[in-house]
Amino acid sequence: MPSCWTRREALLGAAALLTATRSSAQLPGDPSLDARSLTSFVDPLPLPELLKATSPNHYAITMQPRLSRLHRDLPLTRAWSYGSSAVPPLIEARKDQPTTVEWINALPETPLISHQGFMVMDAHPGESPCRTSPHLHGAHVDTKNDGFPENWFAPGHSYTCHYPNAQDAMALWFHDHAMGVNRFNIYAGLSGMYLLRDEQEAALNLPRGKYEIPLMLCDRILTKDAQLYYPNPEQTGDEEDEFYGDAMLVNGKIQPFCDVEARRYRLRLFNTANARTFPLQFSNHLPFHIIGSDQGLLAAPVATTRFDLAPGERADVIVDFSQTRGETFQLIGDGFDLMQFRVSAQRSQDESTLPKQLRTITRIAENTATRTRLLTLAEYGENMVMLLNGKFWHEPVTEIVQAGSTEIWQLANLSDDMHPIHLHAVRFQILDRRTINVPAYFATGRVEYTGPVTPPLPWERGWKDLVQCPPRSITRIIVPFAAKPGRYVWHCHILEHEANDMMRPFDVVV
Ligand SMILES: [Cu+2]
Repeated sequence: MPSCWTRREALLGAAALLTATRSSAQLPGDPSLDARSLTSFVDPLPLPELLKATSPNHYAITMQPRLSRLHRDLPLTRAWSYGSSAVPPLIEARKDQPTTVEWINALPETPLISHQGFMVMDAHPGESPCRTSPHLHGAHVDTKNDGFPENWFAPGHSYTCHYPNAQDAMALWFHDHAMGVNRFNIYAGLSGMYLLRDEQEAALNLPRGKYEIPLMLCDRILTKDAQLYYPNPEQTGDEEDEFYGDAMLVNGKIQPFCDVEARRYRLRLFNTANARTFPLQFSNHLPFHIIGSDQGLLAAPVATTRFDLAPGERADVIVDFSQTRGETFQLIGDGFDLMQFRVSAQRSQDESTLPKQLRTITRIAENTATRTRLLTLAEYGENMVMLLNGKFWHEPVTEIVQAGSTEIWQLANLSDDMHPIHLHAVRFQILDRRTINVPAYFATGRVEYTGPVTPPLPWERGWKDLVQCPPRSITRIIVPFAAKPGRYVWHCHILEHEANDMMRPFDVVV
C-alpha cells in the first residue's frame, strides 16, 4: 500500500485491505511493552518548561527530535518536541499583548512513526512526510495564523504566526495540524501548553506560582525497548480505529508522583491524547472545584468528584489538599492511575481564595441565531470512513457563514461513538443534547427524538471550543462567528477520526 493516497483511492481499496478482525493486545510476538508491569509513582512530576521569548513577545520554537526518559526503569525514548526540553513546553501570554512565534521545522525527512500501511490523506503533490502546521488550539486568529491543515511546511522551512491574544484568560494548547499526518506528529510529541492571563483572572486571587500546576495527559504504547509504538494496520491486520495505549503519561512521565502542601492548588488539565477520553476522579473522592473550561473561567465554581475530559478539552480546577493532610492518593482516568499526590502532614499557609463568583457569562439567546444547520456525524461501513455532514474533506465547502452572525449547529451523531467536535477560530456555548432514533433518521431523513432535552453539565456552561457529542444524539451549540473572513476547519478531535475524514473546512464570508 502506498504511504500516501487520496481518500477515493483509499475507499476503493480499503474494503479489501482492511477486513481482518481486531487483534487482541499482547499476542505472541507482540512488540509492545506491558506498561502496567512498570513500578508506579517512582518519578517526580516534571513541570513544564516556561519558554523564553527571544525578544519581547516573540518566540522561536524549533520542532526537533529529542530523547527523553519516560520512566525511571526505561531506557531513553526517541520523540519529537517543540523546543529542546524533555518536558512539555509552556508559553505564558497576556491578554491584548500579541505574541509571534516562528515555528521552525528542523525534523528529519523520515517520520518517527512510519506512515507505511496507513491511509494518509493527500496533502499536495510532492508532500513531505514530515510536514507540519502548528495550530494554537483555542486561539481566535485569521486563517494564515491558524495552522490550516494544507498550509503546511516541510523540514528546513519555518513559518511565523501572529497571535493577537485578544481573548479572555484561558488555557490553550499548541499541536500539529498538518494534513493527514498530525495524528503521527502529535503522537511523536508535537504538543505544548499556552496560558493566557488577564486582569480579571489576576484579581480573583486564585492559587498561583508553584501552586498552579499544568498537567498534560495522554496515553502511549511503548515497544519492549521503550520506543513509541503506534499500531500499524499492515502489521496488526486491523483497521485504524482509535489509538488507546496502556502507558499513561502526565507531563511526559509515566505515572509520576507529586508532593503537595496541605493547601489549595490550581490544576490546569489538558487532554492531549489521540483518542482517549479521561473520566477523571481522585481515588479518595476528593472533589474538584471546576472554575474553567476550554475558553476560560466559568461564572462560578462547580464541585464534582468526577468529570470527563475529552481529547482536546481543557479543565481549570481548584483542589483543596488541606482536607487530606498526610494522605497519598491517585488521580484516576479511565480506569488507570494517572499520577499520585502525596500531601504533606503539616497545614500550610494559604492566602489564596476559591471565589464564589468568577465572571459574568451571558447566555446567548437562541433567537439571535440567524441560521440553524443540521450537521451529521456518521461512520460508514467497515472501512473507517467517518464524515461530517456526509462530505469528504476535499468536497466543496458547505458551511459558509456570515462574519459576525450567530448560528445554531445541531450536531447529529448517528454513530455509536462519542465524537469531541472542535471548531477553530470561534468560541461557542452548548445549548442542549437529546437522543434520536438513528434508524428512523437514516430511513426518512427526519429527526425523531427519543428522550428529553438534557441541558449542558454545570461545568459545560461557560465558553467552549470543543463539545462532546454523545452517540445517537443531537448536540446543539450556538456559535457567534466573530472570526475574520477566511477558511477554517471543524473536526472531530479523536485524531484517527479526523484523519479518516472527520474534518471539514468552513468559510467565514462578508
Ligand atoms: Cu470522532
